[in-house]
Amino acid sequence: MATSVGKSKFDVAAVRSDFPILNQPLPNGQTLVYLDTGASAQKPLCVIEKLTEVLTHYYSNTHRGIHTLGDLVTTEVEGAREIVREFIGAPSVDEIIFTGGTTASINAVAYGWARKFLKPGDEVLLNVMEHHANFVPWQQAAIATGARLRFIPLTSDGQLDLTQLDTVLTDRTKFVAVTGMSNVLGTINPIRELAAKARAKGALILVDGAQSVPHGPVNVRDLGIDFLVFSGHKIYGPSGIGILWGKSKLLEAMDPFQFGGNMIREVFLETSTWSDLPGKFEAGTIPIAEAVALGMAIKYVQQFDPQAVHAHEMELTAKAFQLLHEIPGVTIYGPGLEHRGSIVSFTVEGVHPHDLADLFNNRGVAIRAGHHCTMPLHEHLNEAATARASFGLYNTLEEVDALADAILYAKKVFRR
Ligand code: C6P
Repeated sequence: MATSVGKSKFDVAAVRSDFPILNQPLPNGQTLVYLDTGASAQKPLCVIEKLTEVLTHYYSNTHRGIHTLGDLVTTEVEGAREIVREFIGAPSVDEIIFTGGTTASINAVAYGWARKFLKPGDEVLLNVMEHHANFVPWQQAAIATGARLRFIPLTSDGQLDLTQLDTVLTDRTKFVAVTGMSNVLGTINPIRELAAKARAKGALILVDGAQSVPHGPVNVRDLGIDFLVFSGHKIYGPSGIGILWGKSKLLEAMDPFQFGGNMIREVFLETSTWSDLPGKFEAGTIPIAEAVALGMAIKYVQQFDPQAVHAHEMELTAKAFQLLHEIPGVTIYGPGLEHRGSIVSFTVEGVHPHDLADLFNNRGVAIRAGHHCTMPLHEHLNEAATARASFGLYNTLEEVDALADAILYAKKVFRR
C-alpha cells in the first residue's frame, strides 16, 4: 500500500510521493503540472502494483472451483466488489455491476430499463450541463420509445434552477438523469433534494457520479437514488473499468444490455434465461486486473479524511478563482465556490482554448480544451470551446500559480 497510509492530516507532499508520474520529468525534460484530473486521474503506486500483482501472480479468468488461479483471482475480484459496495453504501454486493466505465453503465440502463419501460408520452428529465454520456443514451431511448425529453433550466451562474423544477418534473416524468458534478461548470447538484422530488412523482433517478464520486463520500441509501454510475480511471484507478449500481429490484426487472457468456443461466435453441445479479449484466470477460485494482484505488482514497481532501481541493479551487479573476479578459464559467467542486473552466478573450492548451503544454502545464463532451452546454454558454483546469488530491498551490502564469504567458504571446 502507499506510503501515505495512516496519515492523520492531509499531507500533499506525501500524497505526491505516492504517484510515480508526478515525480519524473516529462519526456522533454519539463516538470509536469497535471491539471487534467477531470479527464483521467493519475495512478498511485499501490494501484500500479496491484495491477502488476494480479498479472504476475494469479491472473486467470474468474471461474471459481476450476483451478487454483481461478479461485485466487475470483476471490480478489469479489473482494473488490465488496469494497465498492461498502464505499457507496449499497445494501447488497449483488447490486454492484462491473462495466467498462460510466458510459457503458448509463447505456446499460438506457437500453435495459428505458427501452423496456418507457412509453410514448412518458418524460425523461435532463439538463444541458450533462456530459454526452448522460445525454445521448436518453435521447436515443426517447427516439426509440416515443418518450419526451424535458430539461431543468440552468440559472445564470450554471446551477440547476430548482424554482422551475415543478414545471418540468411532472406526473409523466418516469426518469431523471443528472450529474453529481458538472465536468465543465464544476457545479455540485443537490442530489438528495432532486431524488426526493423524483420519488414523490414516482420517477426513478440516476446519478452520473463520474466527477463527483472521486471527490467525496457518497451513500446511495442516504441520497435516496435508484442508480449510481462512475468510472475507475477518474478515481485514481485503471481505465476500462466502471461501476453500475442499481437497486436490485430494478436491476432484476431490467433486460440485459449485452448478451453472451457469463450472463446466462440456460441457453436453448430459441431462447435463453439470465444469470442472477450481478452476472446478468456482466456478459463476457470483465476487465479482471482492472476490477481488482479499482478496489485498491478506492482503498487508497478512503485512507484520507474526506473533509481534509475537500478542504485541500477547495483551497486550490479558491486560489484559481482568485488568480484568474485578477487577469483581465478571463471569464470563469459556473457557480461560486460554495456550489462547486475542483473544476475551473474558463476562456481568455482573444485566445482560442486550443491555443491556450497548446501554449500551456510548452510549459508542462496539462489542461483540457474543447467542448468536453458537453455540446449542448457550450451552446448554452455561447462558446464553441472552453479551457479547463481540474484538480485532484495531489495538486499544489504552486501548480495553481503555474496555471495563472501560463495564462499571462499566453496573453503575452497573443498580445492580449
Ligand atoms: N469526462 C472529461 O470531462 P467515461 O469516459 O465513460 O469514463 O466517462 C464519461 C463521463 C460521464 N460523465 C461525466 C460527468 C464525465 O465527466 C465523463 C467523462 C471526461 O474530461 C472525458 S470527456
